Amino acid sequence: MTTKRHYPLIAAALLTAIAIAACGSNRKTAADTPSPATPAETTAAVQAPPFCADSAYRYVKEQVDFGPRVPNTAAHRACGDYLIGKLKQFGATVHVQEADLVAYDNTILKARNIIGSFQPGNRRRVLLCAHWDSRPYADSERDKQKQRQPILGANDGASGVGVLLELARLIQQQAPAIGVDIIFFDAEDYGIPTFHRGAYKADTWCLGSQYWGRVPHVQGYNARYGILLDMVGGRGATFYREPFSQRTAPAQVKKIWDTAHSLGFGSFFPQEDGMEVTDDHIYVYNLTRIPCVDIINYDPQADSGFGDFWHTHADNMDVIDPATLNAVGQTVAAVIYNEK
Ligand code: AHN
Ligand code: ZN
Repeated sequence: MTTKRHYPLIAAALLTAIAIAACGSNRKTAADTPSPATPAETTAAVQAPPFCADSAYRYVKEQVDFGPRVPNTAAHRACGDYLIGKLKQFGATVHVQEADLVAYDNTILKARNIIGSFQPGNRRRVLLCAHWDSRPYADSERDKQKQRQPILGANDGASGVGVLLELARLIQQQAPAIGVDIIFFDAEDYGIPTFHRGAYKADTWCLGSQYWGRVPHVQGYNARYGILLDMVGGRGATFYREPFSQRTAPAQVKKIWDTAHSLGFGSFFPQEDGMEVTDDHIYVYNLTRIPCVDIINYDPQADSGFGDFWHTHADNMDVIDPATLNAVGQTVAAVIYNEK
């Protein structure tokens, strides 16, 4: 008798189904397929379910639509609630870690690390992470006026989370052999701005991962390794090997880069070293000894080493390319579905 009321829900479900069905067209054609590898060279033996780049793109946009996700703002709170809801929708056990974190200028940040665990009882685990906050400043803008305004962080923030939400959807569809923890770290990007007078301090970045590294969401938490996604949606992005990851997680770097090449995404993943960065993977490794690989956009041409959008107002949906989300998403999916 209440069938009518369900029409909007049914329509939404249908739209989702259509969007996901449309993902078939994202899959590689025969022309894109790399020449067949011999069995010994094949890195990806298990076929992962198809990662839907359009779905990941939509999760990026849904975050950006909240506006800048700067700690202590309404948009930040609302987006955090959205992320908790999505992880629950995809069947994860969700832990929300709340913490008051002290910023470089002594502002108390009401922060939340949001963790979605799949197969929490499985002792064989992999950690996937990204930061979900966006930067309160556009301090790479030339115009001084604009430097004090918060950024949308479509690439720097939302892209990694968008890819991980799509992976959560895949995990719900088809369970990999291992348990997976997806961690959305807060307060990564509240680091000391270029216009601040005073000594540079690297520890002003990555406040959420520093907290989690000291107080993991479950006592004695362990995982085989972690993968951090940072700025994984930029058009024409390249992911060079990040030197800290290369030193502390060499086997995992090799596995990820080889997998990308075997899937035909070699142009996104040069087999060369890029720039070492202060990022969440450093704190994950230093505080827990879990090796963690940072997949991060490195642009050898750009002054910052990142894209020209970095910490500017150009970091909006215009820089996001589903093809880049796809390359990263398919690669990480192949890696985790091939864990035994
Ligand atoms: C610095 O270069 C200080 N941090 C790189 C990590 C970062 C900032 N990722 C996103 N925003
Ligand atoms: Zn940033």
